[in-house]
Amino acid sequence: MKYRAAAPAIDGIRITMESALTARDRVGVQDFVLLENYTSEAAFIENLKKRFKENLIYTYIGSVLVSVNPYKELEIYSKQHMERYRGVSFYEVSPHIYAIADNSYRSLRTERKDQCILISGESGAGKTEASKKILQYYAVTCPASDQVETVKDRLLQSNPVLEAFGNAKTLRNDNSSRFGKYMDVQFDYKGAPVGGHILNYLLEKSRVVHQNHGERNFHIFYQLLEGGEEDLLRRMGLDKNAQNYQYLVKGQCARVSSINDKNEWKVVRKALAVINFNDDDVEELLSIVASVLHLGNVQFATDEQGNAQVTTENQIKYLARLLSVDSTVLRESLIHKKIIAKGEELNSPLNLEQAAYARDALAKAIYGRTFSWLVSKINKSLTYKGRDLLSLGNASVIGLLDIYGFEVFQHNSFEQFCINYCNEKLQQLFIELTLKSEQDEYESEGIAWEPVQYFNNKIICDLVEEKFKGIISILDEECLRPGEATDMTFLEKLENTVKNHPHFVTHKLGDQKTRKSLGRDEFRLLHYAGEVNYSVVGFLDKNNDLLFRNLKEVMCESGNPIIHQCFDRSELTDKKRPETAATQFKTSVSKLMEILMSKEPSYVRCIKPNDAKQPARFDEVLIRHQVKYLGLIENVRVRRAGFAYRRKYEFFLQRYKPLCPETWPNWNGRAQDGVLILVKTLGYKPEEYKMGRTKIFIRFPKTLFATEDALEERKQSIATFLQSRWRGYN
Ligand code: AD9
Ligand code: MG
Repeated sequence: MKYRAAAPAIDGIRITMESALTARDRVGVQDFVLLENYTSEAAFIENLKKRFKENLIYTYIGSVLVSVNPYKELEIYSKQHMERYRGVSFYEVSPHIYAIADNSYRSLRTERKDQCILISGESGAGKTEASKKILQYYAVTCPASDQVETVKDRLLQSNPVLEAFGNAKTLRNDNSSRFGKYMDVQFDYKGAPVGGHILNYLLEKSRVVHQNHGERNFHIFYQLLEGGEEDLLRRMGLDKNAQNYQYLVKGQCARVSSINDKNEWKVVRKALAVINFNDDDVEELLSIVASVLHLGNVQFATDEQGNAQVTTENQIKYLARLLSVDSTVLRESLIHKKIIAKGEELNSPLNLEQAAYARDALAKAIYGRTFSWLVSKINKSLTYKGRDLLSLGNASVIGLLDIYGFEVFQHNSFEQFCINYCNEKLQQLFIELTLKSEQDEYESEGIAWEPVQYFNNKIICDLVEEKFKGIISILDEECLRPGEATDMTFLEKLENTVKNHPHFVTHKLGDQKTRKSLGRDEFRLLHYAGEVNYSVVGFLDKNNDLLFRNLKEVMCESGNPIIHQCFDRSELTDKKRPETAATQFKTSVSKLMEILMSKEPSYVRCIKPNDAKQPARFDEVLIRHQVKYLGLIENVRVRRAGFAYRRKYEFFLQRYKPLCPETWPNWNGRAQDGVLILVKTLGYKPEEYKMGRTKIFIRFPKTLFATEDALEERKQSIATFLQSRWRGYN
């Protein structure tokens, strides 16, 4: 491992002219644990604001990185910047996402322990950008070879493809990830990235058929129309005008000034080639995208019997061609429902509403399954094919988690319920792991400490996920009573089962004030991050995620190889009820927790500075809210409960040795002994510090500030002395 010369402790400022104190006044402290008034939210926000004004978007809480979205390009991500962070100890350089990336990488290399970097924050806070910066850092700084170059390319290029299919313009973010993503980067024994694996979570499929005002469908649809070559569009029966597609007009904003669909199309096409898509694969994939657009334009009218009939024959023709299915069978399947009762097949006609429902369900199923297929195809291209990895037996990974943050909208539905449940689980993990690791460190260093009290949100996780009594169980139970159960009976059952829970309330259960703020179709959860009202409308439907049997049958017969892989015949013969959406999500979240628990975590907590997506705007109300629900003050408190600052003896000695005649310029004994002499010389009082096994622990920031100031003075006097000597020579 290499060490670089220590850079100034205060970011971006050469402390020769300006005193350390005024610099700190201007740009704040680079670690919140060094704040004098560390329990004060106002002091926290003030520090964040000072730094944000100076374009210092990163600040630590111990080893946690807090990042504020600058909403403008900063010159801090160049190759030179990457080099500056390579192999350098965390505290010696100013806070940066690269420091987190590098620190995880070095822990992986030296401790041989799998790492993970958990990135959280609300929509638009910069999670996806942060995860891309980490990947870029590894791609540039890690050792390389031919094989590795391909993997690096593929790791990077998987992003534009997944973003095209899984991201969309929302009111909060022009490039909002509408799925959760966990990506493992695998490294070989030389520390070179050799493979990867992606897990995806709960794509927001409802967006395929409906978008709120001011929002768009997934980017790929617009990219195909804007960028697709004439010949390609003709083959797929498409024209360039997004206004002609029902699934693209709901949000009334096909064009977005910050998005260039035509350019993105080119990027995506190139990226597809890098991740191993040949021309046929691309054609098959885009045929599916086109088929969803055609499906949205399938219209129905009622016949004399009140049954739905397809009125848009042209769409059926294209659909049949693109999906490679029989057009008559497809048409009939869209307007009939097949029921098997007592071994007999019954084909009952659908009314208008049911037919539209079936059509939309098919569009969602096709798109959702294709997305999962895409992830597995990318995973194949990221699989390490070298011979030597298995024999090494210790391929190590760094996992990157970029998952939707806590969401509170005017109207919250099933999707927000799942997303917020996932955030509860992540918060639990955060509390457990940060507290635990803090405690472990004191223990392994042989230092006594007082545990900190904190709110354990397990009670809310249980409310959602507990067997039989939890909200998901009750929802699943209602889904087992087709025809009888409705969204409202689900709400009633909830009221009966969890009525006394301190984190649950409904209109009926609440006091007068609550009743005023809650609709009759809503329940409210008191999340760790705040209150959210969920409307139960659509819960049963989304949880069931039903696709009528005859539509499944048609898809199983598809000649489009991707669709064929997405719809397996075993679904038709399997007697077991498929798992509901909420239960599937619960299972995948619990698997994710297991994965994360087995790794050493690092945290990036992203903050969104304003709702206008504008640079240089620091909206204090908005930020205070995020600071609160990300539990940042609590985090500082935990970190400060014992000792504000800790550092390995070697680093501490290296930095402050000029302050003691016995350690300057060189100390030849044990670093620990040198540090002991050093702190005695500095006059540290016994209550101000503790000597651990490998580190010194300093209780108060002011002790460290005083030492920093002394160091600065010392440097200046050395400089003055050298200058006078130099003048003497001349
Ligand atoms: V969501 O939950 O997926 O809706 P994210 O992922 O948290 O959200 P994202 O990373 O997409 O947000 O950031 C939103 C936008 O902010 C980006 O498209 C950039 O325009 C902008 N951004 C974010 N981070 C940075 C940065 N470090 N530098 C410059 C940034 N711009
Ligand atoms: Mg994102």
